[in-house]
Amino acid sequence: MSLYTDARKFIAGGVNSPVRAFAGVGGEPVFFKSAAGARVKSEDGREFIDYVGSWGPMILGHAHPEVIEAVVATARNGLSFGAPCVLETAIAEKICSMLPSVDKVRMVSSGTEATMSAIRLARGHTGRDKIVKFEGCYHGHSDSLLIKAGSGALTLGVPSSPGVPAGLAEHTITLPYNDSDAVKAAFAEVGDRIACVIVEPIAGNMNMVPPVAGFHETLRDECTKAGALLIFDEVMTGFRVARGCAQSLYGIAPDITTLGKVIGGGMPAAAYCGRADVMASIAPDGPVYQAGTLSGNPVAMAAGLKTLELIDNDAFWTALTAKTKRLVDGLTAAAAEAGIPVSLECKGGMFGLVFTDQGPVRSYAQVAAADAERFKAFFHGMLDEGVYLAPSAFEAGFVSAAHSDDDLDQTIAAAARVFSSL
Ligand code: KE4
Repeated sequence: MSLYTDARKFIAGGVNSPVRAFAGVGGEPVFFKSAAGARVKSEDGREFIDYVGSWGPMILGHAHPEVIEAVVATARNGLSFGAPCVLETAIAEKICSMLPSVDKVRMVSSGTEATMSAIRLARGHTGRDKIVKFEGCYHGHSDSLLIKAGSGALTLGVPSSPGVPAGLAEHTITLPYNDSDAVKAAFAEVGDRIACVIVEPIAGNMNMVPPVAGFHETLRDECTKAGALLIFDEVMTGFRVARGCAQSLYGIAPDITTLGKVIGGGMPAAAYCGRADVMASIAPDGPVYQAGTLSGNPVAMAAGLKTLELIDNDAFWTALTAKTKRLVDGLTAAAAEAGIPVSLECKGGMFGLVFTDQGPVRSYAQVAAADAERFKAFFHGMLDEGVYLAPSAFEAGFVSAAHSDDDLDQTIAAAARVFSSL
């Protein structure tokens, strides 16, 4: 009896989040027992160099001593109050200090909650119903956003989920990522009915797809002209690709930013944040309602605040960026040596690898046309070599501060062996 068979007896699908089920690569999922630094240990005694990092949060590496200490010390004072505590003020102040576009923050418990609330805020603030998203981008599983979505929805082949009422889905306009002409055409047609555009500033849920020059400027200009709000969904890219998030890389000031993953340091915490006048529309100051029993949970705040404190310096980002580039340069050379066509991207602590000879990858169509079977073989080859990658061709990879040059070089050597076996 496998652990997965056991799990399936009591858990829907055997997992508490679909992308963990290995449906995108085949085989049974690895059950993790513990993790420290750049490595994870499985229940069956194996050890892996980890490039998922809990899908992004573990930017310092697993079980960082100072983060663990902050969690333990805070937990000893009580796990949850349902009343304000100064740790909530402290992390909100920290986020405002790191993001010039952010005046006010509202903490929630997941990225889904953050984007769902941001959409409601945009609709309530503008009095408009339509939203614009991009094919292959994933913003969590709220109804208006599960349309042509990426990540697990794409992995399972159901980018537009059943259960979303047609009357709601009709308000979601889905456009091709990086297609500025399509954006301009949509605004020309219904711009005065668009509440917001929500976009991953670097797409990380259809593998990793950076923006083309001018794309974000078009989004910013069209939203400003039409009185729509620009939402940068930085749940993944936030404090992952740069000290000032992706928005600092492109010089764009979104009206609302959604955050998650890193700001929780591995604990359930996320946020939507932005311009003071927009955030003033949220209850209790304004009429747009949103609430949460565990929003701003002190233990989660302690983990997130300590994480942000430890990464809020240029030396951290110089070192992390160099690690990721070392990995990507090594993988590029190894694939070339083996004659395997791949397209790789990296920014800060995030990277992508697509099996295609049509790189650089700048569209969902290119990702969809990539060699999925070769990815599956690569995934399992690397797993056998002791390297844990995201179990889906539609996910990005993550490097932590804990990945040593030796870890990276071991990974590159393993990839060289696996590429030559493909
Ligand atoms: P959560 O609800 O999973 O905390 O966040 C949703 C979300 C929102 N926006 C972006 C850009 C995201 O990447 C995510 C979640 N990312 C996936 C991995 N690609 C989470 C992993 C999972 O679904 O188990």
